Amino acid sequence: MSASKILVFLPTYNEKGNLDRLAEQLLSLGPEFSLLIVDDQSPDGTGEIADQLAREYPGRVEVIHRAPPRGRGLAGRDGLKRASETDCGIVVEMDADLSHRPEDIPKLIAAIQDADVVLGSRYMPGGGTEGFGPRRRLNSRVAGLLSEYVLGLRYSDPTSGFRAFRREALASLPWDRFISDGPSIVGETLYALRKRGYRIAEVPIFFVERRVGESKISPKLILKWILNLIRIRLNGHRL
Ligand SMILES: Nc1nc2c(ncn2[C@@H]2O[C@H](COP(=O)(O)OP(=O)(O)O)[C@@H](O)[C@H]2O)c(=O)[nH]1
Ligand SMILES: [Mg+2]
Repeated sequence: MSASKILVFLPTYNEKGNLDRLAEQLLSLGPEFSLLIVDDQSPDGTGEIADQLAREYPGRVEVIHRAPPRGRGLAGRDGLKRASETDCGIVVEMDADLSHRPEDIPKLIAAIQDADVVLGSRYMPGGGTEGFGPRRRLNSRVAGLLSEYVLGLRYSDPTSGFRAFRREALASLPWDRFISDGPSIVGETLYALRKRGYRIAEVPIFFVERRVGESKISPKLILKWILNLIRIRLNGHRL
């Protein structure tokens, strides 16, 4: 295993206008960086862009095209599981809509020297958000509080999808016992990692609301996310 290799996992659904730029930025962070793109047959052709990137950067970009049903959680499970089977030392998970800034990655990597998992937090001193309307702000805060009360995740930003993991920590997780098909996968992985006693640190990050494409979060997805938190808690003994 090479401790210096860093694999960035990107779940994508209709990110045609973002993926190229993000990939170039990530790959130019250094030769130790490679990408794992998990696409759910995006109707906008994101999957073809991912394949093109794989051809352009041989050995540095892997693409998984998932079969339906689709979902952020299903993609998250497949992606993190696959990432945990590679020879990298560190796995970074981030959104593919340019909301998570590649320039914040070195902070996550620095903090993982003394931790097993590092959360990128919007809500600790030094962190922040740009472009959140009142509803988005409220949703985000309530989601954080519910994650704390239902799953006991006492972190400043437990729903942040911008994180770094030691690969061995991910390799210890029972992916086929996870229940999340949607965004609740973020809390579910954190819950399972904390349960195993891994050291979890937080660093401030700055989140920029997407400028291109659309958020996949809908009222239906929010409701399902809340129900899933409860299901994760009930299923907790199996994680
Ligand atoms: N593979 C896959 N990725 C998804 C799916 N839904 C969302 N994503 C990705 O997950 C990330 C976060 O999604 P987004 O809709 O921006 O969530 P938001 O930032 O909370 O509004 C983005 O990179 C999306 O492309 C899905 O069903 N499948
Ligand atoms: Mg987004």
